[in-house]
Amino acid sequence: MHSMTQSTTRRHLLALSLVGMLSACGGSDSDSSPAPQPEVNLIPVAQLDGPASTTERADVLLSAEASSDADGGIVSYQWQLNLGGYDQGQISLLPNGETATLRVGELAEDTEIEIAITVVDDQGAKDQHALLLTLEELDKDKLPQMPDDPDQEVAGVDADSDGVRDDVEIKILELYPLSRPERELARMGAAKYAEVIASGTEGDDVKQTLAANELAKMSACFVNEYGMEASQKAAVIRALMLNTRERQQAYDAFDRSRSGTVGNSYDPANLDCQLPQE
Ligand SMILES: [Ca+2]
Ligand SMILES: [Ca+2]
Ligand SMILES: [Ca+2]
Repeated sequence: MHSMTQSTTRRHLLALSLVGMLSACGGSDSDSSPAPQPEVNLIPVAQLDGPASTTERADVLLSAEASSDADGGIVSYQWQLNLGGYDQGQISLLPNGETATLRVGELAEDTEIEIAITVVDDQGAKDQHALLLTLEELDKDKLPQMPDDPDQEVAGVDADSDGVRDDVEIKILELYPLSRPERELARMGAAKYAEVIASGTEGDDVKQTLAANELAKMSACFVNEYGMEASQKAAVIRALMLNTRERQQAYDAFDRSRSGTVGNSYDPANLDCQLPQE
């Protein structure tokens, strides 16, 4: 009984497979035209053109217009920006179809980034091309050398003669590495304090009056930039400038000479509040 069932099952399987073979053969015999070939889509070629390097505070145009698809067309351009480890947040990519603008703001240091374009053709096939860009920091190279002994003289060292003590210039860049307006305002403030210290050292009343006016201009500029935080921000610059006892004493002498006098007030709209780093 048992063996009979097995042999019946085998016969059924044999019959089924024969039917399958016959129907496969019959299918091709009955159709005289060649079987339709699956269409082969050529993969598109991504091409990204742009410079190998740029600097901070610059816009750069990148183009994927040379990308192509031999048997169709490109229907989509996908842009990607890879900042690597750099997280200062002042680098952005503004895609606009086949082109994109790389916007580099302030940098604290040189860095390398990658931009990639992915093109998609009308059949959905993709290709990618990446470009490495070196972004160059500019401000450190503009700084003067750190003086060997910046505190030896009350006036300090201003080797590049821009009115700002060289050691203070270096500290201002450290304080505001990502804000040029704040650096230029801080540099202007440091230059005004240098005038104040000089007038206090010399005890010259005319110079002290002029220096007091410069300090009032500085205050107006700081209020314009920082509002309620102005005096706190100005105090940072004052501390950098009055960093020795002799400098503090010169400032105190100036301050005493001003007691009882009424300072001028200024409209920041009429003032030059920035002292650029040349
Ligand atoms: Ca294609
Ligand atoms: Ca910089
Ligand atoms: Ca200087």
